[in-house]
Amino acid sequence: MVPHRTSFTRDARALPFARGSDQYAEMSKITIYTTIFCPYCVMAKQLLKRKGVTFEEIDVTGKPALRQEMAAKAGGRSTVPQIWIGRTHVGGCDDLYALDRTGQLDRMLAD
Ligand SMILES: N[C@@H](CCC(=O)N[C@@H](CS)C(=O)NCC(=O)O)C(=O)O
Repeated sequence: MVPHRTSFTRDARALPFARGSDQYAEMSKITIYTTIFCPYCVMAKQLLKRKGVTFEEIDVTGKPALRQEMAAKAGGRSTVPQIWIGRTHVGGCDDLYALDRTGQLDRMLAD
């Protein structure tokens, strides 16, 4: 196991629209770049966990090259967290919660 990557188990019971895990992973893989001491990262992960989805966490603490890679993919945004749902760059924690408030997050996770 690569030490800076953490994944959580999806709880299929939490989601009425849960699909077969392989199909879900293919279509809506969720990636979140984090650092250890980051309240916004904690909040973003809490929301994803409440949604019952699996995500890949990439901890960039003390890894400037990895963080640069993240920022390049995120159009220059270098704060953590940075979150992707499938190929869609969601942005940071505030962006994730904003999507949730409009109901769009649930739609994206269901796709
Ligand atoms: N509005 C952003 C705030 C993110 C933020 O400020 N993250 C802090 C860590 S909690 C950060 O990356 N600070 C700059 C740094 O650590 O270099 C969001 O919602 O994601």
